[in-house]
Amino acid sequence: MSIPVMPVFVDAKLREVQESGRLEYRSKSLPTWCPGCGYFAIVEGLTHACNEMGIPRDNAVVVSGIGCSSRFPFFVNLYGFHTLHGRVLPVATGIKTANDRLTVVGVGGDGDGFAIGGGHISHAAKRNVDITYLLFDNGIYGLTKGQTSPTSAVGLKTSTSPFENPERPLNPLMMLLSYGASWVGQAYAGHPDHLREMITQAIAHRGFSYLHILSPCVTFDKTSKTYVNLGMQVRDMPEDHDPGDLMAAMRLAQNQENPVMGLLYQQFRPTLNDTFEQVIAKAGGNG
Ligand SMILES: Cc1ncc(C[n+]2csc(CCOP(=O)(O)OP(=O)(O)O)c2C)c(N)n1
Ligand code: SF4
Repeated sequence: MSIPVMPVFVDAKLREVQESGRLEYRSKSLPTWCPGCGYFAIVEGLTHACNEMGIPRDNAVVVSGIGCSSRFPFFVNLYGFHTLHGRVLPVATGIKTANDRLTVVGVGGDGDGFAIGGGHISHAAKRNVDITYLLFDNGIYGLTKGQTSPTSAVGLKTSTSPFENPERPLNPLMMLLSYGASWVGQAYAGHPDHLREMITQAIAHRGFSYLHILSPCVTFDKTSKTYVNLGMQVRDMPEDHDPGDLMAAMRLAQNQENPVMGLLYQQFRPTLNDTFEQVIAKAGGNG
């Protein structure tokens, strides 16, 4: 005997998703993440952004490294590149350099981005490669079963810090702002509507856009970056913040206790591909 599961709600929700056209961007493979993982909201956010912006499916590429987060390309119906651990940005840069018409989105975890891949971020940011980098920060290595990461909080107990993590976490927003990223924003998987909006804005920016997404790992972190804690900690962007003011953005970024949500900084300057055009012109060539 089958048990009816809130049929009215399910039908309405399904109809809404079908009518929105978002299904076109979802792959037939359902995410393999743990129930409750923040990453579900990010898939939803990217598919919503692609639909809203009318990005043709065969004109977009998602590049990932290694980690739970990096399984992302399997769950969206866009071109995908599941590369080596930490190598999202060099691969994404290569793709964008070869074909400027593509929308290129890099995705990965805090371990992938700031541990093994940490050396690449500064270069992608300073070059202003016209790609979007969605960094999923759960403050832990999820795929390898819960070791400390570069963004783990002081005091977090993990398999590699059984007597509590003594190290201060990195401050990714401060890093990106000082590296010269031309768009820096922050969102939270527990606020999916705002997250969708931020992903859309990040992709719309011409230049290197970095979106830091706070996202709970419900399996390996029961005490630190949980929905309960983050829900109490995150705060709205002050209404009078000017995203053109780098110093003001840095002041906001310094507060890691109460992460601010929204666009911290935006600057318009030539992208890497624009500078190639300039070099080609100076060399007297036509490409
Ligand atoms: C060269 C290399 N070193 C180490 C690993 C083991 N490894 C796989 S995923 C991972 C870290 C995952 O953490 P994170 O990037 O934060 O992603 P999450 O799983 O939390 O989404 C590590 C260390 C690997 N696969 N390759
Ligand atoms: S282990 Fe953590 S990060 Fe990985 S899928 Fe499960 S909840 Fe998400």
